[in-house]
Amino acid sequence: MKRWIVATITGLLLAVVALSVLGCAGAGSSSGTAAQKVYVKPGEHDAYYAFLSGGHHGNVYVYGFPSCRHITTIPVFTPEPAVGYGFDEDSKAMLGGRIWGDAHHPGLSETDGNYDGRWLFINDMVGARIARIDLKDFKTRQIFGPIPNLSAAHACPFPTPNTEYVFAASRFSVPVPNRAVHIEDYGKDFNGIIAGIKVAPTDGTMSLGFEILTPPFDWDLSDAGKGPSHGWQFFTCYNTELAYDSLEVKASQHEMDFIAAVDWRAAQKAVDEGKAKTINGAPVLDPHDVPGIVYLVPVPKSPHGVDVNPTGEYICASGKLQAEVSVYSFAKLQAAIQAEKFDGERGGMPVLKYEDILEAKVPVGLGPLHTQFDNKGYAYTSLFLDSQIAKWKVGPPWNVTDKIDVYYSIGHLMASEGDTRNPTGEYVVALDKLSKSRYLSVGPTHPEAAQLIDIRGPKMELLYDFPTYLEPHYAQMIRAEKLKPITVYPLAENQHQGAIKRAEDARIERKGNRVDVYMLAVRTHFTPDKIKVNQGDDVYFHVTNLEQDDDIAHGFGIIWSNDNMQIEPGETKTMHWKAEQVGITPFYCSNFCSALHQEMQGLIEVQPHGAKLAALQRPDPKQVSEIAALLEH
Ligand code: RUQ
Ligand code: CUA
Repeated sequence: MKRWIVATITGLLLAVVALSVLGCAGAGSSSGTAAQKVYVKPGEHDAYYAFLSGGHHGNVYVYGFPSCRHITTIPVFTPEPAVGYGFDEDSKAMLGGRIWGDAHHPGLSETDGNYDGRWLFINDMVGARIARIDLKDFKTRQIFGPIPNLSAAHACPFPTPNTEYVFAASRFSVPVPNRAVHIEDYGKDFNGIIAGIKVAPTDGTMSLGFEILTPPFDWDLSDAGKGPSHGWQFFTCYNTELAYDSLEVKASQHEMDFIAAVDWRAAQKAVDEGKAKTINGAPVLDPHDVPGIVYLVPVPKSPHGVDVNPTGEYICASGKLQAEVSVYSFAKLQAAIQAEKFDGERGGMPVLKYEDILEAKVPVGLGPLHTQFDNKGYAYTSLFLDSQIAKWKVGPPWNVTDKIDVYYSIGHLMASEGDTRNPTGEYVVALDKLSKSRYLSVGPTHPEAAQLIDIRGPKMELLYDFPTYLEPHYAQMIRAEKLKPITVYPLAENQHQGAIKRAEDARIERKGNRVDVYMLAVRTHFTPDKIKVNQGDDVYFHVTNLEQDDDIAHGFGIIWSNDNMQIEPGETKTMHWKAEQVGITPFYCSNFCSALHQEMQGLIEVQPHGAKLAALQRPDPKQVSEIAALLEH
């Protein structure tokens, strides 16, 4: 009894002390315990947005840091019924019938080499596509591709410092153009492709700039030059052995694979001067015929990441089967190209000499994959085999100054604004491939794991460990104040073809088998809410949400169907529904919107084929005037 009282009092005292300490350490402050550093008070916001790729889930996860809270998921390459992505006509057309993507590398748009908060690009590796997400509303607005001639786009998209280009290089190789060949003729008949995709500075629209034909290497990762190296893009590859089977053995034979250094201005100029041949509609440059656009830099042992440091002077790459990072000097690279100090060529691309351009070799540890940077001249390299991150000095003495364990088998890592000219040097997040027993078990498929690490001091400090859904490959983190998302779509700016903005315009039009329903949604009514059609009709619901209040989205779901969508305030969406069954089909608002959300519903009456229906039906005038009166307030 006594012991129980003492324990309770001690507990209470501890809680009071903890609360008062928490009270003075602000969110994400650099002092205090790990718990305090990740604690963001209820109602307060995180300092960073982070975008984690969803891998073969095909989507993008949005997290807040330092709290490590999952805020939302942006559907990109995979339909998402909850919001109707891939169900309304516009997003369905954008997906082009595909219902799967493998999203690997988010790339934030940049201005002067800094994230500008306008767009997020992300690749679909398997479909050779690139999506652009508008960060005003966190919606996928363009899916570019499939990019012709490209057999999967892994080294993709990695935007340039003013978002002039995003890139895509083929992970696999196939014949270009694809045709009947034998697998055994891989070295002779197959090709890789490096593609430069132009991005319109005004609205981010992507279009094909150029393609470069390469030997059938497997292109892996990429990064853009910046500062002195602006204008160049770097790509790693493996399988310079040209193996077409048992790659794990046969593609690990060479001491050296390559980084391709592409002068993208020269490549674009060559296309503009008519030096490309057209293959499947794409302008393709063959380095045999067009010299000066691409050079090869030897890299030991099947490299993965290639990363340019914030000043743009150094290019870092590490062989997966090596324990070192090779650091190359961009100045030396240029000097060697000027002096034409080449060591033969592959596929018409001159090969530079490793020793001529190497600046340093940093012994980081086993299985180095990818490097990020801070604002104090340090680099952070993920070590897959060691399950560690190594921190090292970019510059003499090029030494490792710290290491930290991560859990487990880290792939990439993301530093706060780590791909820019000005990383903020606050956090690194480990993106691990295996979580083993870190979280409550959910059966044989474990979640992925991630750790938030504070890099503000000389020693890295593990702050938090959190699971993620399948499967972040890469991620980027941006200061939250750079994003200013809208809260509603201004009705006045709604230009959607199916939009109506007054109750008087609500109507049902029929032409042959096609029925267009122009419908309003406002708390808590659909107008019209009685729809009469014939069996076999193709019914297009154009639903405009007239709300201009934050967070008041309406849903529109039709029972017994696959058809559901969500319409945000001020937005119009069109959804097709086929009237298959004679009888009555209810529809309803599928997104909770108000106290009378449950009443937000209506009925579709389907008459046998050929029943007589007016070409124009309008809702009950009484209902129209009620809604009109409501809208006036
Ligand atoms: S990636 S770790 Cu390195 Cu595209 Cu998967
Ligand atoms: Cu509208 Cu629920």
